[in-house]
Amino acid sequence: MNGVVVVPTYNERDNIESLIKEIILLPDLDILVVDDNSPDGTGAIVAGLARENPRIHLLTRTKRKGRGSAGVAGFKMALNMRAQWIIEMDADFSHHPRHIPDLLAHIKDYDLVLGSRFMTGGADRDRGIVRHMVTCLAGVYVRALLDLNIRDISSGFRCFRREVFEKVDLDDMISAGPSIVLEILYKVCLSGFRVKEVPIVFRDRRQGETKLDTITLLETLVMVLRLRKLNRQGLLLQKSSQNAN
Ligand SMILES: Nc1nc2c(ncn2[C@@H]2O[C@H](COP(=O)(O)OP(=O)(O)OP(=O)(O)O)[C@@H](O)[C@H]2O)c(=O)[nH]1
Ligand SMILES: [Mg+2]
Repeated sequence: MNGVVVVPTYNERDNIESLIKEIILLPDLDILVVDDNSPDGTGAIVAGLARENPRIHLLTRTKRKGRGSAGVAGFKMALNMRAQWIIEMDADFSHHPRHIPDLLAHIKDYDLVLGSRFMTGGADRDRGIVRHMVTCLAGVYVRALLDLNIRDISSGFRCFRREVFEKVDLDDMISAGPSIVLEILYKVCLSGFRVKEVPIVFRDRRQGETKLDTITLLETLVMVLRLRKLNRQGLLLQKSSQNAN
């Protein structure tokens, strides 16, 4: 095994089995599902598949703690599993496994490879115009405030080299919600790691219900201001660099 694919799940019963069956066809990758005790029994489905295939792993958390922290818990476990690279992706087929080889194709030359909707060959398909506009406007806001030269700043489909987490301390995250995705990207860029974007076609969730709400979106926008302020005060990467010294 060279890499681990981390998939956070909450009520993904209708998607998770077919997703795992597609990912498992790819060589040299293990799958780690981080499930927050989904009431719909997603965890039990994964546990059954894990019993049959040692490349499938389940991390169950007793209660719902959010997508961001599920990703972080998964990264930590993947590092313990000695993964050389770690992919994160959603369970709802918005992130299609066929793009995983595209991410892996560049990970030898870059520290972070991002699946990007907003470049030639990429797309943000069949989501409503309002949702699309929200994503685009949020992107403009974040890129401007954090001075990031990344086209798809909110992409949660990405592949990290393990070395990234020697500098970006997973125990030192300020965000608790979905803004962890942004915080990690910001810290990766500030630390001078090499980032590559590759095009992905993002589709609306195949099955199940959406969990996005306006409060979460507003919290994320406020978190961006906080991250910017901490960076200007020289406090954002402080703990991580102390650890490195
Ligand atoms: N472990 C865990 N996973 C979560 C939680 N919330 C969401 N997820 C998973 O994180 C991924 C992204 O969540 P989504 O609900 O698809 O969020 P979204 O893509 O912004 O919105 P929709 O696709 O419109 O629902 C999916 O695989 C979810 O099952 C959570 O609290 N805990
Ligand atoms: Mg989704």
